[in-house]
Amino acid sequence: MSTDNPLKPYRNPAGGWGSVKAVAGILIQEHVALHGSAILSHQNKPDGFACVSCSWAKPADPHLFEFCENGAKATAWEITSKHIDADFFAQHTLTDLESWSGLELESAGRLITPMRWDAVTDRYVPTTWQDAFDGIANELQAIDPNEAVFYASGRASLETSYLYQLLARMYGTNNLPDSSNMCHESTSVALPQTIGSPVGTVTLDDFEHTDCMFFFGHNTGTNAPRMLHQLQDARKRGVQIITFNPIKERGLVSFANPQSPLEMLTPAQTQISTQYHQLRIGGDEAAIAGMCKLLIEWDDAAQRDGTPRVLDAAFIAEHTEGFDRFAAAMRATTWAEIERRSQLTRDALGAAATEYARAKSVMVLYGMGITQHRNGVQNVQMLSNLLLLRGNIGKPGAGICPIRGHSNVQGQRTVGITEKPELAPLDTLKELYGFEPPRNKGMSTVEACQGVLDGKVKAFIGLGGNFQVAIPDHQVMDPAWRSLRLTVQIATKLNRSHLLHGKVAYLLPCLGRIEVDRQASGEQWVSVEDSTACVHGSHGYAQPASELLLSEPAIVAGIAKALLPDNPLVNWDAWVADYATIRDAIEQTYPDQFGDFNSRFRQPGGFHRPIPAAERKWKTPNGKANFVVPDTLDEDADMPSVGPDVLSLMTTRGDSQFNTTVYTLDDRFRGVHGTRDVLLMHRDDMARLGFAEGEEVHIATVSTDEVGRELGGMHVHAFDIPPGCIMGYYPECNRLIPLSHHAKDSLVPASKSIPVRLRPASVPRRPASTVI
Ligand SMILES: Nc1nc2c(c(=O)[nH]1)N[C@H]1C(S)=C(S)[C@@H](COP(=O)(O)OP(=O)(O)OC[C@H]3O[C@@H](n4cnc5c(=O)[nH]c(N)nc54)[C@H](O)[C@@H]3O)O[C@H]1N2
Ligand SMILES: Nc1nc2c(c(=O)[nH]1)N[C@H]1C(S)=C(S)[C@@H](COP(=O)(O)OP(=O)(O)OC[C@H]3O[C@@H](n4cnc5c(=O)[nH]c(N)nc54)[C@H](O)[C@@H]3O)O[C@H]1N2
Ligand SMILES: [Mo]
Repeated sequence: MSTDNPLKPYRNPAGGWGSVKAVAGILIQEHVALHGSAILSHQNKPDGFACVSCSWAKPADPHLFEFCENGAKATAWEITSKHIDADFFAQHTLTDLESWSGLELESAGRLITPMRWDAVTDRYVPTTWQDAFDGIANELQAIDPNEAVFYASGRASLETSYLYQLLARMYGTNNLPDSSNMCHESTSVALPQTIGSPVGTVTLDDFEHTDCMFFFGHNTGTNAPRMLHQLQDARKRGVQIITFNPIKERGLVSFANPQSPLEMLTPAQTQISTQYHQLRIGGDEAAIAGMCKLLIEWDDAAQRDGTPRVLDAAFIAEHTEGFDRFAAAMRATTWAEIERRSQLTRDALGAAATEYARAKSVMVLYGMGITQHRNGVQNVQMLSNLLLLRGNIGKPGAGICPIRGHSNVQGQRTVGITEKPELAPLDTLKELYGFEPPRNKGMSTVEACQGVLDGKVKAFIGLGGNFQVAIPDHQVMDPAWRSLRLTVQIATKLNRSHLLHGKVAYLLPCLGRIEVDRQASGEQWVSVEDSTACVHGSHGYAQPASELLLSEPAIVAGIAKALLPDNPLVNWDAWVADYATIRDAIEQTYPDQFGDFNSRFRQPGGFHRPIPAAERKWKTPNGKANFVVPDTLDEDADMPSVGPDVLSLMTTRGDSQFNTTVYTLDDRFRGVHGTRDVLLMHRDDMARLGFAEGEEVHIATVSTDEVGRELGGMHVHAFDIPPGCIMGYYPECNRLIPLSHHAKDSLVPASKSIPVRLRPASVPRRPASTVI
């Protein structure tokens, strides 16, 4: 690393000229400047394609350019004119490629030929599609279906996802983990218990009616930048935006609209957050408890004094259960505990609770800072408790809004990609397709990893994604993949997961969503569901990277035809010939959700799936919205009691990456340039622990097992983050997360609070027995 300080404070708003410069740069880097900018004009338009980056809602009346800097980067990355052909693998063995960084692997370009790993030469060699399908089928037929795992990453369309879950179930397994197991599964477990819906209740319309928004643990300017338009409009109406985040994220501080000529020419920018609370990592439950306690006590006083109630007593009486127990628990929680765990003062929480009480309609929005914790499920339930206190669910401008990750991750769950059999319409599938679906629980992401370690998993099929890198504990997991009998990766770009292969391995390149998808009946449309349960059509515009590519539905159908016995009720070829027939099948399977699917999905703005909780219909076992009492406010309850040198590490995305795909080493909004090997910590912690600015350190996980999880070559920098907290990048730090360190009920890896110690690079490691 150069001796220059890589941290240069970013003082500009999110968006603005910096965004325009970054878009132009990535188009040039991927050699697609001219046709790339033409293709971008179709992004997120009713007649165009749904962006492959985030899952934020797409409006019916889009802006001239309805994309953000990061969406443009994702497009350029996919339509790149760089390709990987058979020559590339002739030059590089997989062992050689293991020394390449993720950025170098993906930068090599699009995969264009189906490949099989050749054990003798340790290279991927070209194969035909039919040989690949037959080879995969042979391997799968030789094992028990419950020894195979069918992972999905969250980008594949509703059509592909429906076929994929059917393939797995007809073969005989519910082992259908997806990326939401590492992401919003805490939401999917928490909300059915509280409001009877696994997804959020907020739609785009609500942004126009809300008085107040609470943001928890989401880096909006980087990870859902198009939402800044809604936030900016809301701010112009005087809406309060109250943010809880250990870090001052640029997009939640201020924003200049790169699509507004006026704002680009003048220094105009909108202040986004009206209150910004930098709480301790894992301090959310305590902070929310503090606000709930105040609201309940203010309401107690109002009843005593005969002044207007603070809580919505009528809503609580008619719609909810568990209030008394919850109120008692909040009254009993002490301020000492709340302030210690959240590192926020009673006054600060009072200011937030005051705005909450003043507003007629409040929305809560949240991301990975809430879900990726040991208490991820309880965090979400506390958010729900806060909203229920004033009836802030099921009225205009109010509701809960989990900001989902991948562009169709919510939709994949909707059409049956789930390891939980109770969430899949097994009886309907049985009736429609005349087979006996498996009824046993399948494996989630963490369980699949454990299965690989234990030898219970023998085959892994990945529909997109970079599973082996996205998961925790690389040191433990990496060697285990070699013992698998079969690995199959369906992908657009080369990544490290493709190098960590089984004894038989296939790498199958597919069309991306931005490319024209021609089948027997002509050019195809697909569909995706966004974070607001709104379903949109998507049609590709770019010419395919190669004639050899198959679409994802065609690849799934190819494997299914080779693997499964003939079934007169299932015509895979007809589905591939015309995706409208897959949509008909989805409608038959979910008539309440997808009525008139084919005639509605291309309408501007898409169509909304009905969410009962948004209409105050509670699909919970008791038919009520439930207050849930947290069993503890202690995020780190599973950790050994540790000394003052232990810090809590969060692993997050930078501004120039999409998950494991790192476009450049810069994280502009946080002011980090040219490196990701940094750890950002409080100045006082650096002084207390004796580290100089920029010093090289080793970082090691504090855990109870014998695995020495550590990372060298990291540099510490002073940053505006609460004492005791430290930030590093995902996926570089994933090797530090123990597989067993996950949310209690949802099994989401707790990637936002890893107990760690640092030591100077020159000090040798302690023996394993003294790691604690
Ligand atoms: N450009 C781009 N867009 C993306 C992605 C991408 O990688 N790049 N990824 C997509 C995916 S799959 C997802 S899931 C989303 C992820 O979007 P985010 O949910 O924003 O995920 P992270 O980048 O991990 O950032 C988490 C945020 O939580 C904060 N945080 C950390 N710990 C805590 C805590 O204990 N409490 C609170 N209140 N805050 C905390 C961090 O400071 C950070 O601001 O974005 C999606 N969109
Ligand atoms: N430490 C830490 N770990 C985390 C997280 C964190 O915040 N911290 N976040 C977690 C979260 S929220 C998520 S969602 C996961 C993400 O985990 P994944 O979804 O598994 O990973 P991605 O990086 O999104 O996958 C990128 C790869 O997908 C392939 N791809 C891209 N487009 C397509 C396509 O259209 N079709 C197909 N078939 N393949 C395609 C490309 O080959 C690319 O290399 O990571 C999780 N891991
Ligand atoms: Mo995600």
